[in-house]
Amino acid sequence: MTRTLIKDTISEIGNQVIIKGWVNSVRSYGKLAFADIRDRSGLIQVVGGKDLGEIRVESVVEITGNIRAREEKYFNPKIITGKIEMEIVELKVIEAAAELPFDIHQPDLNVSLPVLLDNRAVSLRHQKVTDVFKVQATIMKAFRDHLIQNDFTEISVPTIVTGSTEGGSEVFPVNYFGHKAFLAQSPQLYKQIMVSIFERVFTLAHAYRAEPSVTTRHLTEYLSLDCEMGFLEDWTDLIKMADSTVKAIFKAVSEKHQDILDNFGVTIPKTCDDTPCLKLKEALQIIYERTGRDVRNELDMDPEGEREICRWSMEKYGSEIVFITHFYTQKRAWYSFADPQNPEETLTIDLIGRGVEWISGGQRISNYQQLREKLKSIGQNPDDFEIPYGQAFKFSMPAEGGFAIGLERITQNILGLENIREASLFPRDMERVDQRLPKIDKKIKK
Ligand code: AMO
Repeated sequence: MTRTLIKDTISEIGNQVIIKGWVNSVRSYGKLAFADIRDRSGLIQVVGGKDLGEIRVESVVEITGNIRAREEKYFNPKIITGKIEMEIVELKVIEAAAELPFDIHQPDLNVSLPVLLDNRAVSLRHQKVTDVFKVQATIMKAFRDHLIQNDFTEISVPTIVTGSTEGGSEVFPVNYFGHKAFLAQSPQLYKQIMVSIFERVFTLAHAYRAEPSVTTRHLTEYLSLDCEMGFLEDWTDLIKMADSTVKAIFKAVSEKHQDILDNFGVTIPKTCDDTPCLKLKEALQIIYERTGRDVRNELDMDPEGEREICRWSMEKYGSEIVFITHFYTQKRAWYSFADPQNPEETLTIDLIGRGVEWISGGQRISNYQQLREKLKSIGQNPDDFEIPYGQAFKFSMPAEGGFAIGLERITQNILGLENIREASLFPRDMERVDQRLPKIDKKIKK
């Protein structure tokens, strides 16, 4: 007899089947015991004797048994097999689990985040934790599907690089056989190069930021959902593409995971047909008018400003997402394209969702000479960027641009998670690479 997936046992009433999975919970009443068995498709209640009652939760088992209908008063609407159960004929413990660090199947998982992360391989088995990554898988798929539908080609790019793509000092150095290299801050330069090959490309790339701070929205390694497109008719093509991509993600998550959204007590972010779009300057003015906080001369929007502008967008347009455009040239990454109408501003966008930045993007400098001049103006040697980046422009690049979505950020905000670490399978931050890092005494380090 071959294995039957738990979800398929529903149609096996009266038959004998074999299931394989983990013991999710055990309830022992002396000679009689019940257990819930879990496989990738769901849970089923099994009924057995004393030996079942003695099995440790999370052990891997193989059970042969008869499927029977439950009496109506014992129906369990919370599981897909709630109208049936399995009477055990033969129980094999394939691997017995060790004692668990905490009760991992308590419904609310009332355990602190550091402890959950200290025991990540185990806490990931809790349904509510698993559900975060089911939603995340759907976000990645929706991103892929939407861009493939729009004629983008998927690419994979290196993460060992020789320069800082996003500027700043937030790069992790790598000792590359005695040479200096870095972990890429983003796939930016490679996705731009690939526009000269495929016109439209996307990638799901690991990105590394040596953020010297601990916040609830920054990781040192995250997944960047990036795309880049050539032959822009107008730079606002990017806004349209970012808008449709985010809405496609919302649609996929709400179609597939309404049960999870309900369980997390959240709704999919509200949107309207024409997502509000403000220049940074206009947004800062609105924040000033609404709060009296004079941010009008600021060069960027602070987290409080992002929250306020989302409140404005929700009140005025019923949209929990809002685009901010025209960031200042002096604050934006060097490859950003300056607005020909006003070179102090760039043709760039951020998408703020539920009060947090989810997306950054914009049109890029696509002229080879201008690119070299720009690099010189920020104190870089353009020759250092020539291979392969400069070459792509030397041999002609159309008007192009793109954007990137932070996967963990968007997952966190769709599900209303307090901390971005909950939206990363194995989060890395200043204090943790799987295990908590020992505190470094800076004096000793010198
Ligand atoms: P930026 O640096 O704004 O832009 O990053 C793009 C998006 O990535 C996410 N993100 C992060 N998520 C978790 N932890 C971090 N430390 C972190 N840093 C960024 C955010 C952010 O909006 N190359 C440009 C994109 C482009 O122009 O195409 C870039 O990397 O969601």
